[in-house]
Amino acid sequence: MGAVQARMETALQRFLPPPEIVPERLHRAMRYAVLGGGKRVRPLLAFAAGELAAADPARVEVVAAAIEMIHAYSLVHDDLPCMDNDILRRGRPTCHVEFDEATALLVGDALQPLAFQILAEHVVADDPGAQLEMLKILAAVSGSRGMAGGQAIDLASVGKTLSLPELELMHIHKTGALIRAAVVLGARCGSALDAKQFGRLERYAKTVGLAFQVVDDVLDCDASTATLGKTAGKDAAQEKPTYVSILGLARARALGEELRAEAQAALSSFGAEGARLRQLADFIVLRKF
Ligand code: GRG
Repeated sequence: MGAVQARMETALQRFLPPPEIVPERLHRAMRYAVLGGGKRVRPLLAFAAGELAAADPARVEVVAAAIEMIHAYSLVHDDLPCMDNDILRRGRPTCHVEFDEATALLVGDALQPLAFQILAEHVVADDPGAQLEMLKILAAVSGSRGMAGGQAIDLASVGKTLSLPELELMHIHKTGALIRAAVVLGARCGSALDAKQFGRLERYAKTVGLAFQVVDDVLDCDASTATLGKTAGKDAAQEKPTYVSILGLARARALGEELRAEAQAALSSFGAEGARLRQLADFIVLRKF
């Protein structure tokens, strides 16, 4: 994990505009939002799926950087006063607190197209048609039928009681879509998987995407702000429906474990080349931050 995280830090440094180039303040804010923090779960998943598909890591690095930029923009916008209104992210002041609201808005506006720019500028698949398909996947999971749509459902559900399927639908879009894309696009950088194997990988991706959110809900409830590097206990304070509010803490934890087992089962036909993905399913569910 450390090796991938270090590699990603270097790659992201390279892909981001230098801070001394005009407009300096925006570029500094973009770098603030992306660099020097975060677990890099999505890049880790992309590299692990790339390993499964015998992909060139140099290609996976591009895909992972694009996804991480979309992720970083989503956190910056999510923290804005008009959304979650938070002051702490990755153990530091949120982007709009460190800079200002207008700059934070522009950080998202700029990071999103940069993600597509780097994915279009670098060769990540042998066939240009396959690369175009990858661009389409990233666009779809980020937009109104993916992450942004999930966020809209999230904002509309504050103070409401959701059923479990409704909650799942929200999270499949808000958090799950980008996590799924990390796995799928990482694997698409290689060509070693047949359709059946790809189907299993997609099942894994969907399951860990959901597991990630279940655990996020549990941690929001039972971990400290210091450990998380973001404000703990916010879901309950903001009356947000979560797995914990619907199932209770014990059953939410048990659901995380069930999803971990399901993710491992999806990989059962793979050998050593699936080891990293297995470890990441464990990490996603057993993490403490
Ligand atoms: C603003 C369009 C738009 C979307 C925002 C993903 C999202 C949608 C908001 C984030 C809100 C949130 C805290 C969701 C819970 C799951 C999640 C995405 C947590 C943060 O991701 P991590 O834990 O963060 O991977 P790091 O800092 O490790 O990168």
